[in-house]
Amino acid sequence: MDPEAVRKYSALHAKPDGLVLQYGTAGFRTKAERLDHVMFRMGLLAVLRSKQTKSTIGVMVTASHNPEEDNGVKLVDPLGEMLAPSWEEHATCLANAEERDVWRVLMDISEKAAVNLQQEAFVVIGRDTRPSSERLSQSVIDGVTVLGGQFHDYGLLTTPQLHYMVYCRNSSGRYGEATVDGYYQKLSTAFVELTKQAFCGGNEYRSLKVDCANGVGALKLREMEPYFSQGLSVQLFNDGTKGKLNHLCGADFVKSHQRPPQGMEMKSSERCCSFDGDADRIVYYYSDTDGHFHLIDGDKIATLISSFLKELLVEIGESLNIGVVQTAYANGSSTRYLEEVMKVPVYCTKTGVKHLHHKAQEFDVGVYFEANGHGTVLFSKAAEMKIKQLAKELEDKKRKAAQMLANVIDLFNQAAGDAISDMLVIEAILALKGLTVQEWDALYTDLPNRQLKVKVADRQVISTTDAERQAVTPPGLQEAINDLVKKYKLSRAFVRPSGTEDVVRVYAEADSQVLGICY
Ligand code: G16
Repeated sequence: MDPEAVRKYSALHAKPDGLVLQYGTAGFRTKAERLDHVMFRMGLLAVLRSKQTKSTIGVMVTASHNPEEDNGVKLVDPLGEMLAPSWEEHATCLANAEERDVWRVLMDISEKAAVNLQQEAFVVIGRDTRPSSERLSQSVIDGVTVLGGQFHDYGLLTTPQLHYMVYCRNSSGRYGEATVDGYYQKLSTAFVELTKQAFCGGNEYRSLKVDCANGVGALKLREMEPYFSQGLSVQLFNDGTKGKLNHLCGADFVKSHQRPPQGMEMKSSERCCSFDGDADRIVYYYSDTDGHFHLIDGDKIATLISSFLKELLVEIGESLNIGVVQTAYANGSSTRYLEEVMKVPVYCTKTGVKHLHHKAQEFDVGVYFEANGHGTVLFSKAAEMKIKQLAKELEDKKRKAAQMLANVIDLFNQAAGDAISDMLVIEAILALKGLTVQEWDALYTDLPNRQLKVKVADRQVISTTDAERQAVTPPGLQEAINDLVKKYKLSRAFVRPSGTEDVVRVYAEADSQVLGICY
């Protein structure tokens, strides 16, 4: 490690004067032209984190659901998880350091985090399809190499694929092979095995329309389709050949506007889904015979998956505990259904998969989904071993149930929420249970709800508590919300500053959309 070289290269990736950024809900995100220095410095930081953990660390260049002009970067920890909170602070500190202080801040972090600077470092890098991503990932590589780290650049990947690669590399291949082909093989084998018992009733479950948000998901799904095509055929829309990334399409657009993406040809009752720009979120939808649009969001995905898993766990007779984790955005009807009908415990965390993932790790089977379609299922090591053992030992129906669970474990991306993996799980469950998209939708009725983005001068004046359901500042805000909410039945509302966009998010739900009904 040569301080002079770091100073020299850092000056080539200079920080714009006065710019202050924060490691937010999913890393740094802002306009792409403001990020060159952040990318270089995150390359440096990834080397330190790799040395400290003696593991491969991931760096993903993406701004996921944000507009095409934005970009972002996040670090991926050894088990494929989001960066540890204490290192988020180091990341913010390093990103905001003045040019002359970069080396000193690196040394401070090394001291605070007890980094052995003699240790080798290895970093893997992935990027989405934004025009700025290739150049910015080169800045990450500059940062890695100037600190003497080794690296592998995977090039274009979905975000969950990069999480998968990191997990594979740090589990010496036990989680899977750390290649794109390894990812396709692992998930497709589990999907084809899982669905062998289904599809006896015709072709109804064999095709699905997928809006790929004009993002990297289109490239990867097209590459992967031959691996699972005996079980499912996908028809891709918004595949990036013309439209703009996330513009009038993709999971975020469909969820927040509650309408179909542009460019999708929907026939009545057809199953359709949307990924977001880096394919870590998915929502489903259909239009009924009257042409009405029906959204099936992350809450209903969690419900479908939890009920399937619970049935299988009951069948094999093992008392493994199952828990569902949501955020404040979860529709009240979904929480009530899970708790009162399905009798599963439900927990609420702050927004951000890092919080949900952490909570879900407390269970044998932890199901977590944000309403926006970001989620997965985590199986504890003990539960996974038990289930895979039972799949060999049990007999008849119990054995079949244990085998299904074993395949489900392999089909879920347990490093991160993954649109492709979730899509295959959902398609398998619908086929195995013989459920139509309408029957799935009819599990419960969502309370009418709206989510808005509001631009304000400084979104940080709003602070929250109680898993973001109550505003603490500015004074009077929560009281004003309470006064409005108490006028309506089954009503709930909250505001919070976004951690990915320069906006405040406002959410409200009630039993009716009609204004003026007072209780
Ligand atoms: C990211 C996070 C999600 C979060 C979303 C919106 O999603 O990974 O957990 O729900 O941002 O966060 P906020 O409301 O703070 O802007 P993605 O898909 O953009 O990576």
